[in-house]
Amino acid sequence: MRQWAVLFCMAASIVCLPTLAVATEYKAGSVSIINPYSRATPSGAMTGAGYMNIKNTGEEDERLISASCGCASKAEVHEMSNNNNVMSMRHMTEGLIIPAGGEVTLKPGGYHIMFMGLKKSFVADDIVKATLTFEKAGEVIISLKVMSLRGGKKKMHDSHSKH
Ligand SMILES: [Cu+2]
Repeated sequence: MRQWAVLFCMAASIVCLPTLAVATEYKAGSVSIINPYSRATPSGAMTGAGYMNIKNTGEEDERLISASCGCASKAEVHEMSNNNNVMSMRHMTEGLIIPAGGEVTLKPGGYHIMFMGLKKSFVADDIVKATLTFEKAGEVIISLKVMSLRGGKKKMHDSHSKH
């Protein structure tokens, strides 16, 4: 009876797995990079952006110093902010601090990895490989999943591509 139950569970999980959102996680030193993604770019766009969650389980602050990507001629760590309804972006030349025991979310409208001089546009379901360099953990290679560009986000992306 038990064996049948186990078999049933296995069969069920095979059926169910593709419908679950499986978290992708990359670990190096005390940092974890969770669910890195990007968004499809309109054809001809010269820039794209990378988003993710970065956790630091260590007892010392970590710092994301830089990024690089074969997909673009340059990648930078940026902060987007809204000053009196004007969106502006800043290259964080000093890097992005991931506080000890804390986490930082890179998301549309906030921190992001900026890919400049795209060699080809990002298409939904593409996988974009990039390298992040941390002060202590060193280099981490991640794969960003390209999500489709949908409705409400388009406006912000357009302003982003003027950067
Ligand atoms: Cu940017």
